[in-house]
Amino acid sequence: MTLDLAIRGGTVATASDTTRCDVGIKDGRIVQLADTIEGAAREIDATGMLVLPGGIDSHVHLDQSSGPGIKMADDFESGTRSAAIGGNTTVIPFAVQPRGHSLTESVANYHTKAEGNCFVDYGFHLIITDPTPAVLGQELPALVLDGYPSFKVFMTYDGLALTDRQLLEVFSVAKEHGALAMVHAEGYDSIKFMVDRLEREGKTAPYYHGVSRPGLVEREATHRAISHAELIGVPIMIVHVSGREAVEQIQWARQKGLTIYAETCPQYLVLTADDLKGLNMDMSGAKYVCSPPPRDATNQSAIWQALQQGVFQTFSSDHCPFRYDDDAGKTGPKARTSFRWVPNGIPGVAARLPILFSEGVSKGRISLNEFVALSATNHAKMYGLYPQKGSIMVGADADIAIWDPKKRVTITQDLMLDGCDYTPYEGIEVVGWPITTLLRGKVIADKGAIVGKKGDGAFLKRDVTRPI
Ligand code: DUC
Ligand code: ZN
Ligand code: ZN
Repeated sequence: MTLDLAIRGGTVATASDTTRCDVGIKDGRIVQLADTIEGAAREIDATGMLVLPGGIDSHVHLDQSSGPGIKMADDFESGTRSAAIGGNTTVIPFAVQPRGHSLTESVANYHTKAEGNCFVDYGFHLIITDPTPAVLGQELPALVLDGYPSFKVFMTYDGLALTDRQLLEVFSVAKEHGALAMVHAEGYDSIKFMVDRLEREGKTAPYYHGVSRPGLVEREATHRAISHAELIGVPIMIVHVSGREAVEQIQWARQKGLTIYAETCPQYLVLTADDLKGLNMDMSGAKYVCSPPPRDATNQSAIWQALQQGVFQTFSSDHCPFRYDDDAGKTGPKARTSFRWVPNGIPGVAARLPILFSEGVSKGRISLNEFVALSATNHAKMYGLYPQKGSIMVGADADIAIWDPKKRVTITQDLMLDGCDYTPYEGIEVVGWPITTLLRGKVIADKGAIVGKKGDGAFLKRDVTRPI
């Protein structure tokens, strides 16, 4: 058998092991791991490099409808281009059900947006906003079986938030059909109360976005979601956990023997509430407005500690980009009147892995194998893509990122290749950078340039099994 490609001389790491070996690839799959592989049609010299599974980002928002007059900065083309340059080979964005619409029709709509436009492979989580009897009884069960075994639900936001009764209903469907509910845990009423009060006091700058949703608002909702999951007897995933209060709830639940999964994101490691002050409380603080908001240094330490203790299964970007200097983005006419109207979300699909590698592995906070688990393997396991994706092993897709662990880079917007006009991580210096990204054996990004083409990325039907 002549191999199509051999990656030679590198150090291969999985979620459990680190080995010096060559990787042999044929027909888009890994077919051989050996000390020395010779005679392949093509070779990539990875001497001195790390050969890691391509990143899987299981929490990104692309081309998602975001309310009147607001436009997301990335469509599937620019968002997946940015993913590829950041060492990722799979993303799982969301297909949102607008209220009053069918879930199936919403999924079809997102397929139309994505098809033929992606640089990396992709699946879809559903977002359920309107759990009608038809959704709960027919559409959701059918979609779970058809390759969409995960969905997000919100406990806040007009137009998105579900009532407690509705949460219990969708958790029941998740239990019956083996789906995983991802929960945005922040309390609707507490936030509404705080926003109204801050506005009455004239506190309308972007900074007050963070003040309006303190850690206890996240803690309360996290506890409530966990209690609902306990009542139904179903595992759930608490997404974008931002600080100590929510972490404590997750640890409490685990001590009770409940299966509660959790995700965190780069903004909770390297940004703080002070970033939302911008320059003297001006609009530039809007560049950091996301929910839950970045908190303080003590909370950052709590998130690091939780990462080290295994509280989090996944580390995702929550890439949700809105342009800054744009009427349809962070500084539109309404957004300038109050933080209430600033679209929530920040970009990060390209910066996620370098930040975790540098702050985690290079600084000795987590091992290389923990990095692989948090950035790829666990995403594949949680969301039904394993063993096709998420590891370097014989039989898996040859989705690989070749990293230079010593390369020093200052993160700047021009390196992100996304559709946004800023990065909240501008100026952060990292050690360790993805040099080459391969999707099913094809080089799609190399030395800062995209060499793949849109359409290289394929839709992934996912499975309900969750071996974690
Ligand atoms: N929740 C997300 O998951 N992403 C961006 C905004 C939000 O509230
Ligand atoms: Zn959310
Ligand atoms: Zn999100």
